[in-house]
Order: sequence, then structure tokens, then C-alpha cells
Amino acid sequence: MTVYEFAKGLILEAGNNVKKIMKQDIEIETKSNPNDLVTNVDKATELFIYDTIKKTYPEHKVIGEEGHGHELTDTQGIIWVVDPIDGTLNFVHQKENFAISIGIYSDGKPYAGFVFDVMNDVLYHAKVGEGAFENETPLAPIESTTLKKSIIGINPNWLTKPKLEDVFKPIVDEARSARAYGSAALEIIHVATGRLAAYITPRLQPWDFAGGLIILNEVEGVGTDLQGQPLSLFRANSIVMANPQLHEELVYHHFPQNKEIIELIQQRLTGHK
Ligand code: 2AM
Ligand code: CA
Repeated sequence: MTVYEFAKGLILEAGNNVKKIMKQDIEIETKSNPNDLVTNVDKATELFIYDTIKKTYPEHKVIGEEGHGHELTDTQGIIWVVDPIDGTLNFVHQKENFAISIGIYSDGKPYAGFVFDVMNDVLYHAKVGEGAFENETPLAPIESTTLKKSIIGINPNWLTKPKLEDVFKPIVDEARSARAYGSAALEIIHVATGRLAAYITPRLQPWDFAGGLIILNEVEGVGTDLQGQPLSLFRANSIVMANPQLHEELVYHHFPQNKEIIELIQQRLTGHK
């Protein structure tokens, strides 16, 4: 069995476990602030994924939102970047619109990406060079758009923040419309399937984008930080994921080329509020 096939089986099994445990009581705790939640399901799912990987591939490394591998700083070897539940607020409040996300990197190079929309039973997956799939249906390359003719994904909370609003409001104004889904992994998938032309956020952790980015790249989508620089797997990044034409329009005409503005904003952002 290849690592790709193993990962596919693993994420499906993890999703089925989530469906089972969420029928029992969900225990909720807060993390960095009252809107930053974690549940027993996030923790149990990360542990299940970690343990299953380590049993078969003891030499592989795992970075997971709920505590695994946060000390890692080098890209050597096989690294699994895991978000056990992306969209925890949706998980808690809506019991849907969340995903399990896994990105696998080999010596820093993308190998395979998986985003499992658990409640809809849809697995998005891609092995680099072999195209992306929605369950077993291949995804077509995404179409190029201009901002004026685009629906973009952006969380409205960012439009209420000083400085950040100066950057993001004109973009929302110029776009055809804006949407927010509450799961970064699924929003990146919406770009990969053409439902959104772009997904923009000032701060995202590696586990939120590591799987989706690989899927997006397979359909010719582009993901970088707001200055057009490659994304790091070892720290939070600003994010623009889009079709190539819109990506260029946003990076060169809308985002401040002055990195300090974004860094200043980022330092103040720890959660959603
Ligand atoms: P999570 O649910 O795994 O925490 C919601 O807009 C998206 O942003 C979700 O994918 C959520 O991931 C992510 N998110 C929540 N808080 C964040 C933070 N402080 N920094 C970066 N991303 C965050
Ligand atoms: Ca999470």
C-alpha cells in the first residue's frame, strides 16, 4: 500500500469515528480566547490519526493543531500536517461544515493532500502530478476571473479590524460578492472546485491550509501569502488562494507590498475576535 492509499483510508476512518463520537456529549474548552474552542473530538481525532500513522510509519513526523510536532523546524523526511477538525466553531454550533485536513510533505515538497467534508461524506484528495478528485470524480482546472466578476471567501470579522479593513474593504467592494464558510480547509476546496474565485485571510496556521493547498495546486490554483511569497509549514501565514489571474491581480494591485503592515496586524490577531 502506498502512503497515499494509507492516508485515504485513515482520513475516512477518522471521519467515521467523528460521526460516532459526536452523537455522545461534546466537551468544549476554550483555548487562547472565549471564541477559540477545542473539544474532546478534536483531541481524540488528532490522537487517533497520530497513533495510526506512527504504528505503520514510526519514522514519519506529524504536526497537528492539538499539540503534536509544534517544535519541528526542519522539512527533512515525511511530515504529515494534520487538522483533526477544521472549523471547530461550525462543529460545535452547527454539527456540520467542518473538515478533517491532512497535507503530506516529503523533504518539504508536497506529496498528497486530503480534505474530508465529514457530514457530506465527500473526500477531496490529490497526489501531486496525478490530478485532484472529489470522491472519485476528477476536478477540472479552475477558470481565471477578474475581481469584478468573482465571488471571494473572506471572514467578515476581518473587515471590522483597524488597518485590516483598509486593505480588505476595497476588495470586498470591488468583488461581485463575498462569502464566509467558517472552515479554511473547505474554503480552499471551494476555490479548487470553482465555487469561490479566491479565499483570503490575514492569518492561518499550517494545518488549516496544508492539505487544501496541494489539492488547489493540482487544479492550477495558486496559494501564497499576501505578498506573493511561498507559505511556511512552521508558522502562521497570511493567505491568498485563488485562480492564477485573480491571484496576480490581488497580490500586485490590492495587498500592501509593505510586509510590515501585515506583520503589525498579525501580531494583534490571536483568534477570531
Ligand atoms: P480551526 O477551526 O481549525 O481553528 C475560520 O474562519 C477558520 O480559521 C477555521 O479554519 C479555523 O480553524 C481558522 N482559525 C481559527 N482561529 C484562528 C487563528 N487564531 N489563527 C488562524 N486561523 C484560525
Ligand atoms: Ca482545528
